[in-house]
Amino acid sequence: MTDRLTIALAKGRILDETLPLLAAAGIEPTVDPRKSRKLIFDTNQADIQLVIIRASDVPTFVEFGAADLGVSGKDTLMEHDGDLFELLDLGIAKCRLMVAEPKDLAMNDDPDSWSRLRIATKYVSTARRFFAAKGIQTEIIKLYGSMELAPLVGLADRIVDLVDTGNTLRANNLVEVEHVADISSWLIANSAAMKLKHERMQATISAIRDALEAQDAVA
Ligand code: PRT
Ligand code: MG
Repeated sequence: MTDRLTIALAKGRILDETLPLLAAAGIEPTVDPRKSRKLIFDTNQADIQLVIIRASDVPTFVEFGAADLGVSGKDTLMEHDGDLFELLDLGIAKCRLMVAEPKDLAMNDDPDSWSRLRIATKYVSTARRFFAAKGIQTEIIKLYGSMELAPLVGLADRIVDLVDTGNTLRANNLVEVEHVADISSWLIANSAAMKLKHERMQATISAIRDALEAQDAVA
């Protein structure tokens, strides 16, 4: 009997960019997950199924073996301190994690002189580590979304958030002031499955790696 594999994907932009890559690797859901409310999907490969969950839950599913493989943003992985393998940078859902602040504040602000900051962010651990490494004291306020609002209503002076085009910051009179990390989505794996389902895992990982290399060769 061959081993069954479960791959965890996040709804939204990661799903949109991962499905074509999986298809190129020979893995296609039998129903389009973007058009269905189901959470588990069979694929054209009888021994591979997909689960579609929240982006921030993907590392948890993979760490605990509810999924063998997953695709997760580096931002989410940096916040999750669990035991899992980061196998492959898929180069998708790219953006950057930045410190941003109101334009007016930025005009007379020097990041080298920061000593105490009040930061609103979804990325509490990552922000704490980033500022601690620079010897900057922080009061971190955890938010689950709409970080851009925080400086506008006096909740925090600055935010740590993802930026892609910069449109969201611009629309809220904020500017990028410090770079925390470049972000893209990674293929991750459960460490026990890497040993126990070695052959099936390696075959699947190789197929995804080959699809990625073929894609890069065209680009
Ligand atoms: O469901 P959950 O809340 O856990 O996750 P989510 O809603 O954040 O999921 P989703 O689909 O929005 O994002 C999943 C992943 O996509 C993130 O973890 C990142 O790895 C990646 N990604 C890439 C982004 C962006 N680009 C991005 N621009 N995630 C969010 N944004 C947001 C950002 O937070 C900000 O509000 O888009 C806005 C900025 O975009 P620009 O283009 O205006 O600069
Ligand atoms: Mg979102």
